[in-house]
Amino acid sequence: MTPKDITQHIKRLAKEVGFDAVGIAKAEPLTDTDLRLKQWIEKDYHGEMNFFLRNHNKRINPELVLPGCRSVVVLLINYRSPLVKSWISEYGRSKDYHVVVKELIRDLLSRLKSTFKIDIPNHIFCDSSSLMEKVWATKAGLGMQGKHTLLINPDLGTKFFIGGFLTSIEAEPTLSNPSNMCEDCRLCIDNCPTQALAEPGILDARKCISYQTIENKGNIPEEIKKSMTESIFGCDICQNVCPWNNSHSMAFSRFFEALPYASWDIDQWTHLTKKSFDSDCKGSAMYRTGFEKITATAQILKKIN
Ligand code: B12
Ligand code: SF4
Ligand code: SF4
Repeated sequence: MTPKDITQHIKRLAKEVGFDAVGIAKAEPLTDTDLRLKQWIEKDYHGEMNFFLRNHNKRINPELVLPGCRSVVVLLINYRSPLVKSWISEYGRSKDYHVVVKELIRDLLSRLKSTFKIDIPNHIFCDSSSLMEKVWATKAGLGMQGKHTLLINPDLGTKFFIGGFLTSIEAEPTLSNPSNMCEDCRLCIDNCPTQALAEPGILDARKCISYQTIENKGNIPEEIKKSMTESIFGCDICQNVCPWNNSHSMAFSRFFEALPYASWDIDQWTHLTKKSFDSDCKGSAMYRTGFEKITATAQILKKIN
């Protein structure tokens, strides 16, 4: 098979498995990102996410993650939910996406294995700390990072997970067509309640409600608390105002259906017991944040609302 045939084959299998979009980038060091990431960390924008202080070289060079790596296959999967009111941001309402997406990727890889009749060296990723997934998706021609920093795909908007795998197979890269999808819009910047978007496309995570409600293990600063009105896990405001998410024709996800807890009201969250958290929320992406953090944030929201 030629690299071009391999790309066509991977694209077909990815669609069969259930991914909404697929792209392929040549595996090479991310030289521009190297400097940007260093500058971002120097400004302390990473907050307490200390994993950014480790493995910098790995994060920007796929060869150090998978020796012999030649291609980066990037897969997008929609998580859009029909639920209108929820105290949980849209991506945290369903089964743990890390598990679901990686299972689908393993399925794709086993189909590839039957084509090539050999085990193909690979490294699977989905929200993993060792790769810059939005950058790889951009290089694979799947869209571009908007001023809210998220990847915008022209067909899917922004509400999708990014997964994929590094592989030693040489597949033909898919076309990357960089264009300015934001133009003079700045809705995300102007609507962010905490002014977390320090500059267009640059997030100060310490000010981001998503960071504060998911990653920050300590107390949420008072000035951030005041602006938290919508969600006890994550934040969707910059995505909800983004015009790329406004198309009514966008389908809801068939893999990430909202679980019953997604419809609970704020009193149900503040009265939650550990037993109920374990029985009703286990296996979801939100469960990883832990009972103490979720209930403490629910108390903050209850006071404000
Ligand atoms: C750490 C992390 C977070 C942190 C930091 C977010 C961030 N923007 O970096 C926190 C906890 C805040 C977070 C929140 C969310 N996250 Co998150 N997160 C990640 C993770 C693990 C790493 C991202 C990363 O590398 N950040 C480091 C910074 C430096 O990267 P960056 O923002 O892309 O930075 C660019 C700019 O700073 C720019 N830059 C810097 N200097 C300069 C200078 C110039 C001149 C220019 C032009 C640019 C520039 O270049 C950098 C590199 O491209 C990825 C998974 C992964 N491994 O990639 C998921 C990921 C980005 N998250 C995801 C999601 C869904 C979210 C939330 C929507 C969840 C929610 N509902 O609350 C929010 C969105 C908040 C937001 N506006 O970004 C998805 C995004 C899917 C998509 N469509 O893009 C990812 C890809 C996970 C996945 N596999 O699906 N997340
Ligand atoms: S996720 Fe919320 S707090 Fe973070 S940048 Fe977007 S709007 Fe601001
Ligand atoms: S809201 Fe506007 S500026 Fe922000 S990412 Fe979307 S299109 Fe770009």
